[in-house]
Amino acid sequence: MATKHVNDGGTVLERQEAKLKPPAMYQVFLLNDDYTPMEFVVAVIQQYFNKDRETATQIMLKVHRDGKGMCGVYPKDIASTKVELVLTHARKAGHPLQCVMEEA
Ligand code: TYC
Repeated sequence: MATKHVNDGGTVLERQEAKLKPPAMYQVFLLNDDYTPMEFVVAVIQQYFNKDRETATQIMLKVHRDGKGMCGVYPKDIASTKVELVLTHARKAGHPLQCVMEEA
């Protein structure tokens, strides 16, 4: 709600109060498949999700074992851009790697 305040000089000021919700956040996941090389997945996680090599390797192995693993949490437009960039990179390299987002 915007409430109006009048200051000493008679100027009307509007103040925005406690109305703006924080943006919805989205988790970005990689999904397992039988064909994408492990090394390619590790490089993707490092490049697109800003993880060091050790963290990227742990995430890749979790995806490999459990079928799915979380790479990061971002506002909607950033999550969506990451999904598209990863899919484009994987397809150009000829790999079936899948990347999806879910509201956190
Ligand atoms: N399962 C793949 C293999 O054995 C490796 C892999 C890991 C693929 C994670 C996709 O998101 C993935 N080569």
